[in-house]
Amino acid sequence: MYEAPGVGLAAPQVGILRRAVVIDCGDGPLKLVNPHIVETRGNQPWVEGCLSVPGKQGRTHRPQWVRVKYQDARGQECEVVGEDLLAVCLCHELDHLDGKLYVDIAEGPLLEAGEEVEE
Ligand code: GNR
Ligand code: NI
Repeated sequence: MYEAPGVGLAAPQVGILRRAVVIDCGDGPLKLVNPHIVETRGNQPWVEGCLSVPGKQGRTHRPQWVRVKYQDARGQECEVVGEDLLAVCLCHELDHLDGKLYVDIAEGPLLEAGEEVEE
């Protein structure tokens, strides 16, 4: 994830068929096992990219706020609340665990990565 570089990575993206993801939106690594969304609030537009869809980006809408329950690396039950980018990232990574990509919810055609777009 850091080498890519990316702000999140789901285990199935690297051939590990487990319900595990890592996320780092700038506050250090979050490692989530068996994560699930328990509450969402709001809706926000975003422009998403994905390491599994190289060279592209696309417009989506995601919850503005999410609450996620998960187990940590030791199996302890934990909870994380995310807003803005972290909320997007949580939704994006959790979708990977169910084989879903942002392209499935993208609005309009995919854009070239690096193409300047307004949110
Ligand atoms: O690095 C990533 N950036 C990103 C930007 C906007 C919305 C979602 C993401 S996740 C992506 C890394 C990735 O593909 N994780 O699965
Ligand atoms: Ni992705």
